Amino acid sequence: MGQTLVYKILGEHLVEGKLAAGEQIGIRIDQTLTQDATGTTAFLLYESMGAARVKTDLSVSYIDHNMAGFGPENHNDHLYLQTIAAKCGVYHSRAGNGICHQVHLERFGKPGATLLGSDSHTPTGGGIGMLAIGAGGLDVAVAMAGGPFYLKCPKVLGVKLTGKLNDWVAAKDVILKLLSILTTKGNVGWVVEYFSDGAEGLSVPQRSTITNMGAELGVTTSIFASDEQTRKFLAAQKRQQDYQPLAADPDAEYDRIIKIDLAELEPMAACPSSPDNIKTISDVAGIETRQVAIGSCTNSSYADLMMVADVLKGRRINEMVELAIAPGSREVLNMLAENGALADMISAGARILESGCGPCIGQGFSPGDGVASLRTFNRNFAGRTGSKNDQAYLVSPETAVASALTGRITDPRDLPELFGLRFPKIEVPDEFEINDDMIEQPPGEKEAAKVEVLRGPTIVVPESPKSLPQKLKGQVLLKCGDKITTDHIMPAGKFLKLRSNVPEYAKVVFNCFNEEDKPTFAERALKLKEKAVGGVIVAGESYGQGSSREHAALCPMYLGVRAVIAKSIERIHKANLINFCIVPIEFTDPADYDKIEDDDEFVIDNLLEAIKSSDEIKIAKADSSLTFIGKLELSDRDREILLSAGLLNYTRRKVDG
Ligand code: MIC
Ligand code: SF4
Repeated sequence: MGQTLVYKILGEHLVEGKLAAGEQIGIRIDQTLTQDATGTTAFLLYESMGAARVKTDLSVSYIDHNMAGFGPENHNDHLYLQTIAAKCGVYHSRAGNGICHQVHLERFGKPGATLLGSDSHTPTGGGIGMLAIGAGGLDVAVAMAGGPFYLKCPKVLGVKLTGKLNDWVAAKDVILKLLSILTTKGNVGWVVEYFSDGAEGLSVPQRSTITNMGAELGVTTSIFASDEQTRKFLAAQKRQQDYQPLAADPDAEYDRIIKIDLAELEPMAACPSSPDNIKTISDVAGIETRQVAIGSCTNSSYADLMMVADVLKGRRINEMVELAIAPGSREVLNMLAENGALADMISAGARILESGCGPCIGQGFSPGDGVASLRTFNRNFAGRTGSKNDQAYLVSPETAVASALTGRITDPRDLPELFGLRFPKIEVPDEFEINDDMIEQPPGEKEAAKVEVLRGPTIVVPESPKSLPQKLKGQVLLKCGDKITTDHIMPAGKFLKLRSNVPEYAKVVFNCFNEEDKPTFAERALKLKEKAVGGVIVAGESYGQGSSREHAALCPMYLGVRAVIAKSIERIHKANLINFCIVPIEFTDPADYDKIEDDDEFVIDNLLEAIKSSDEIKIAKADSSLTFIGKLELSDRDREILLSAGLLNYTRRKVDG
């Protein structure tokens, strides 16, 4: 039987375990990426592991999330990251150079290589045929120190793309279609591999839009073959030497196949407030919109923005709409500036934002009350825009620009009739204008030794987890429902700047559930911690969806949370919980979820014994009114990490022998 591309790359990088779905495997990591919102913690933890120069082929640290600079925090982070990168042999992409995934694709991504990034959209690199996986910062720190990355060997979902997209239908619509089929839950442990003639016809930026938003499916990663399109893209980036052709064997067998005929797709939207709340644009057309944002790591490539500029050229946006455009990288922004496209956007009334994450992570451009906001981004979780009760729709750049012109959600296929427009077919240019001045190459080892690492006072080394007790006395701090995202657990927006200061950031854990005049989650948790009672979070399906932010484990750990009991837990978040010594437990019988209430007290006898050797754990209410069995789905390594009080201690112990 032939091999899938995923298994070929995994096989090449396998250092531990057996290459069979469901087995625990360790793989060698060639490249890492970190960004500033997760990077400071990653580097602080890296430093406390005692590691010096990174052992990967290439590690890059990006500044793209925290750039607004209200107060000293952001700049302190930038200076720390710039100097620690130089010290450790890491490339540093400076603020203004662009979004990590876009820049990495342009300047560093390599077909066939493995990339581990402390950001859930790292799979953007799958568009160039690399195995690119998102993880918590501590896992990335371990990879920078030369350690393998451990994962469950995935099942492979083959997505057979046939035919060609019609005019005005975009790559975004392909992934929205897949989200409508697979939803955001139940896909843990899978990788998506796209193939067939439809896939071959898509350019690298189109492919990357699709693999980027695979993160919303909750799959480990997504990948396309490396072929003529890849060669063309790399050649245009003057990196032809990084190209190698790669594909699945013709007789490769997939664990499941989904077929999508590109010619049958139509423009779609993810409606408020989940990326899988999919409707066709014809279903939502006519809804009034007063805010449109184009950008993010999903849709801010040169081709996307040239199409937008072409549509805007010589026109004015609707007088009730504010349109923001954030080019994904300085390379793209420069090219738009030089060829006049930027002037077309500005003349049409667009507000040009700097190259970075910006509104995608709630850094400004929040919508007004009751405003339907159209965004070309990848996430529309409630409140992520920075406004309570927001109404965010995720759409393609084509739909976004059409709607910016009309002030209503508009099917871009109506543009020819409405404005006499022809579809602007934008190709990937033969040559990008390369300028790597804002990417700092690390100095050699001798020079690096002399670098002074700048640590502003807002950068606080995170506390280490305490060992788990044999008998855990716990209390439910919060019972929440299905699809709780890491944005619910650890809000970004105006709190994002607190990422380097866990005691401060921890104050807003589960802020969205805090009620006025009542003690906050953090206050209640700290009270329990003082009494040596472990905090417990109870949740429904798909707990911890969304981002890779390990603060969603690190901050609850700081507040004394010791266990999460959920119907199911998402991959990256589960790993983060284990890394910070919070026990992830899944309900054996989901009906037990209904028997638990806020403030219930629990006792778990023999916690350590269970972690050591059992797949089950007995949990009893302190008043003996309920006893139930939870599942412990843990690898041997997970068990050791929990018993060592977290990954950092585990790694230190391993190093000390
Ligand atoms: C996001 O899109 O939610 C983020 C911000 O990029 C996160 C990382 C973070 O929280 O810093 C992600 O996707 O992992
Ligand atoms: Fe940045 Fe948004 Fe992409 Fe996250 S999803 S990396 S916040 S642009």
